[in-house]
Amino acid sequence: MPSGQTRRGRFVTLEGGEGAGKSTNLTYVRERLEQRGIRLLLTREPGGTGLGEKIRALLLDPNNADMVSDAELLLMFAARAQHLQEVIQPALQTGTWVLCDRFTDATYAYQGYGRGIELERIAVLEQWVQGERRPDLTLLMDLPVEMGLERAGRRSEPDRFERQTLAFFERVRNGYLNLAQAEPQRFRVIDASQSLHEVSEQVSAVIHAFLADQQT
Ligand code: T5A
Repeated sequence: MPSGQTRRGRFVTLEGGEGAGKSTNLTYVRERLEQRGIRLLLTREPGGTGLGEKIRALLLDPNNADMVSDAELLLMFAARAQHLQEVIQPALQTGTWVLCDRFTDATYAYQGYGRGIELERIAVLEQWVQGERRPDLTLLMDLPVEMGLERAGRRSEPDRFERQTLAFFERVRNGYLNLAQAEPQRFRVIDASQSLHEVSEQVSAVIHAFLADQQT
């Protein structure tokens, strides 16, 4: 790299169904990266900006049970457009790594596989809002649907998504696994059904290998 040129940051996302342990392991990934002296920004979708958090509140509010699938999809991408331009792109351009709790794979899994919106339509919005921007690494926390819902349910009242049927969440899970299979170079599938300690060991191994790849 020529001297004086900042190396762009890496874009790392965590994905998975409800209660898969993304938020829990985000902290763990953060520690692994910061130990290596990497400057890091933690964020989430939907959300991550003032406007995005307002859109998130609309999306999760159980009182908005009549929201149609296309409105849900477009709100996800409205929040994402703001997030990318205001937070993600500026950080990556100055060499800061971005660690994001969910991104567009969640749209394919929930609005695509879950709601039944054609994947090609989502791809059009992805290209429009993101251009060529894609995550460099995606950790997919995978576990049986009932286990995830049970974990999420222990924590708080169900939001608008958590009130969906088991069949919906099965489609989401299968959708995520299809996405991972289609892009094995980007995805790492973590068995999130194991104990927290075992899951953190898997996460640690993935981050270690990714960092080693970045140096070659
Ligand atoms: N959405 C999002 C879309 O539909 N389309 C999109 O494009 C996007 C971006 C909000 C919702 O938006 C939808 C999907 C979501 O429904 P969210 O807030 O990220 O997104 O959604 P949640 O999955 O609801 O996030 P959660 O915070 O509920 O789940 P996490 O983060 O996966 O789980 P976490 O870490 O909070 O863990 C849940 C509980 O399990 C325990 C934790 O301590 C916690 O109590 N736990 C474990 N217990 C035992 N063993 C383990 N290995 C454990 N790991 C965690």
